[in-house]
Amino acid sequence: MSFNIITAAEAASYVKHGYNVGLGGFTPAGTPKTVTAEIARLAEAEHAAGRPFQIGLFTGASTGDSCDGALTRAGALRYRAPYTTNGDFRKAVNAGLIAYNDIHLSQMAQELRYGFMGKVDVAILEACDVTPCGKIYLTAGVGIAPTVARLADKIIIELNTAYGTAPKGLHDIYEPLDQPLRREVPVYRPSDRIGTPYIQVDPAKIVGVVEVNLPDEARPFTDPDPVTLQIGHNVAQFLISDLKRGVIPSCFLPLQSGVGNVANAVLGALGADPTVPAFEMYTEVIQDSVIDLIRSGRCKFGSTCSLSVSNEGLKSIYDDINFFKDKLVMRPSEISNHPAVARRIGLISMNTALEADIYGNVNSTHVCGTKMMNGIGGSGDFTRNAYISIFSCPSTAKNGMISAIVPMVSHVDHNEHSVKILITEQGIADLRGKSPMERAKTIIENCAHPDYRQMLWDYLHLSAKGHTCHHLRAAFGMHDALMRKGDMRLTDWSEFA
Ligand code: 0RQ
Repeated sequence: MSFNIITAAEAASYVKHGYNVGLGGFTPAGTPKTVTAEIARLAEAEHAAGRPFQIGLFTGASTGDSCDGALTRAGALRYRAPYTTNGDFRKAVNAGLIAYNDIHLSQMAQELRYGFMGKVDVAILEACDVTPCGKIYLTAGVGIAPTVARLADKIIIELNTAYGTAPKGLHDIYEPLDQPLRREVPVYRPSDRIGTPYIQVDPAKIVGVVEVNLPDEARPFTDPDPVTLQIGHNVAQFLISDLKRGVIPSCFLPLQSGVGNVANAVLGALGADPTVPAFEMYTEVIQDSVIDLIRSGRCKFGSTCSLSVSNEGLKSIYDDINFFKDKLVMRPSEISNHPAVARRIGLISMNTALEADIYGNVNSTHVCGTKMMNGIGGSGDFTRNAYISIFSCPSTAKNGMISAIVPMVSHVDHNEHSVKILITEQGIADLRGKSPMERAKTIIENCAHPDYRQMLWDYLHLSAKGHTCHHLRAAFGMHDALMRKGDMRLTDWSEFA
């Protein structure tokens, strides 16, 4: 079978008002780049003609501006799940214009299969090759591609020739059976391959192929600042200390790390320390720092859902594909983030908090409990099941007006039962084996900024005694001061006495 070569606009015309569209790709590597922008144009034209046009969007994680940005600005999104980092989308969600379902990334594919979010009408996948018998070879990210390809009535392929067929062979596509037939996911080491290097679909479902030649819409990195570097140093020191005292086995354990500068700083510091053995990653995103560590032999293997690297970084991998092909694997988010695999292999997870409370509950998503920042991403998939789960953040935000350590988090993503280590540039709070009041002491003393330490102690003195001490009216007193007076340092506990 040969496929119809169509334009992006022709592909968009397969998407109707009320449809649900599923995309391949992940953060935003390997995400389709042209058809979604045409769907946005179609929505604008329909709105101008006085007709409604909105879709539901299912993704692996964040996409590029040609997807979330363009669709949001066109008013074309009714519903979206899961994680995204787009600024326009964030504003629309916080204005109540789009229904956003911020679920754990590992659950996205199975919740689609279970039918929790409705039908998948059209799947759009970026591929580097597609065969007449329906084998689809993906590019730099997988996400939920296998599932939306199987569930959708129609499939549109964006055949991206930017890097030729170099990505072929890097993927390991595996979809678990649903209950009651589900078995264990047989990944016992990060390098285990359990599936096929392609997605197999019924070729009759492929309604067209759009030819593109575009790089990924990689987010630019900011240079690390001294705070970020200090956090990275603290995380690395903590891990080295646990390795030296035998709490972490001498072979070391696989690492998961979120996106951003802290992750890059931690990996850089671990890679530079000769006492840390060469390690493996079992993670959802691989960034440029990991590629450098693989080149130098400090990272032995990277299992990921996407190559979320700079465009130069991606080109350098594909230029050297014979070196990298037995050192990298890209998996669906359901497998890269699988909680049972994380528990089995003894993952060390490293994710990011907006704020944490004195007992170790973490808020990664909501500013002052109401405004969505990005979403939980994969952090919950790993945190609950990790051998050691670490959260880090700067001790203050917005020039010191906000303390990241508060009496009670204004929204809970990760609770005190799962968060084991909290790290800021001030230091390390090891929460393992501690009672709530022991945790409060170590978090205030080791992680809070000096400007806020006494304030947090004063809160505790004001609080009712209990297993976990709180003053329920004052628990959000610091958030209240921020909202009313613009600065948490203006908190006045006497208002609650
Ligand atoms: O604001 O952008 O206006 O300067 O939040 O904060 O310190 O630059 O850090 O870019 O890593 O983002 C948690 C949002 C941190 C992110 C979060 C303000 C701060 C700044 C960004 P500006 P930083 P980052 C990986 C796994 C999801 C959970 C996770 C994230 C902006 O890392 O989305 O790890 N994590 N998932 O000023 C108000 C506070 C604040 C605050 C910081 N307490 N109140 N504003 N800021 N703390 C993702 C995947 O799974 C794919």
